[in-house]
Amino acid sequence: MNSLQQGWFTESDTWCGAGLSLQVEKIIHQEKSPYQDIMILQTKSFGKALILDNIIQCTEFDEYSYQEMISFLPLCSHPNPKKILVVGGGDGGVAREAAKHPSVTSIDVVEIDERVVKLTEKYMPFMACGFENKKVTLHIEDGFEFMKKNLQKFDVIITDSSDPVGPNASLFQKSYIESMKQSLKPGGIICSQVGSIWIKEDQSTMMRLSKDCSGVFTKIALATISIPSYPTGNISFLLATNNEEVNFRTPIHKFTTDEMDQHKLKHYTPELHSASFCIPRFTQISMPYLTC
Ligand code: SPM
Repeated sequence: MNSLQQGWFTESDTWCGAGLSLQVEKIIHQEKSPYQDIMILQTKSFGKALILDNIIQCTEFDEYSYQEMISFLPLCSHPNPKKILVVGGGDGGVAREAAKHPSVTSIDVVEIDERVVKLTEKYMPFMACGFENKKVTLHIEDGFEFMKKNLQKFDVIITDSSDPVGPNASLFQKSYIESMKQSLKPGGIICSQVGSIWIKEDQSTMMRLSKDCSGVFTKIALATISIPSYPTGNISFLLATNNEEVNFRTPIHKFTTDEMDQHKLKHYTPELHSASFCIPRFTQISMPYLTC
């Protein structure tokens, strides 16, 4: 199916038999990079939207919900996160959020596709501003290769990837989990986006990855959030650690209201942190390897 038809963009590849559509006012930019098709759209009700290989990555309207939650769920669960690795994250949004955590001193963002960075810098500076923070260093290279060179270095590794298709598929494999474990400091935390609890293919990915994590980590949890611009309005995160101090449901760092105001947080709160780990019963049953 042509994703752009009669003034609407439709994402139909990620949700079998259904699709999410956004009304388009203008195609701001379209190109084929060495890695993927990149499109930036001006939409009628979601503002600017970044689309990679026909999959919606972020929209101006709701990107903060994903970027805040994928950042602060692991960061606020860790007793003292200093060194952070973001694999993917070429739009800058996760770096923007992670830099707000008071104990974080450095954030390495490893993005394979430089064109994503360049285009978001040009057209979506509200996210790419993340790269301007002094804590952030951008590396244009493969995440696997970067981790091989950086062993036992990070307190938190966030995988801010697209879906498990094409080159991204390697970020949803057991070998990738093992590689993250090698690059974590003892007691470190990983957090990866794993799709929607309502999509069958994503459920299979979550089940497989939670099982794979169980061979490597002692604590494994699934958090789920609502976000209108991803299919089914849901996206979930798999978190894991060997740190006995960590209880994912109870944030160790609790942002005060003043801090949340100062950092202009719009979605994350300590209460929502805990609530995100309360998942529907069908997900608990289908994922016996979750420990909390
Ligand atoms: N920094 C934002 C990047 C977003 N990365 C996640 C995109 C996921 C989009 N697909 C969700 C569909 C679930 N199968």
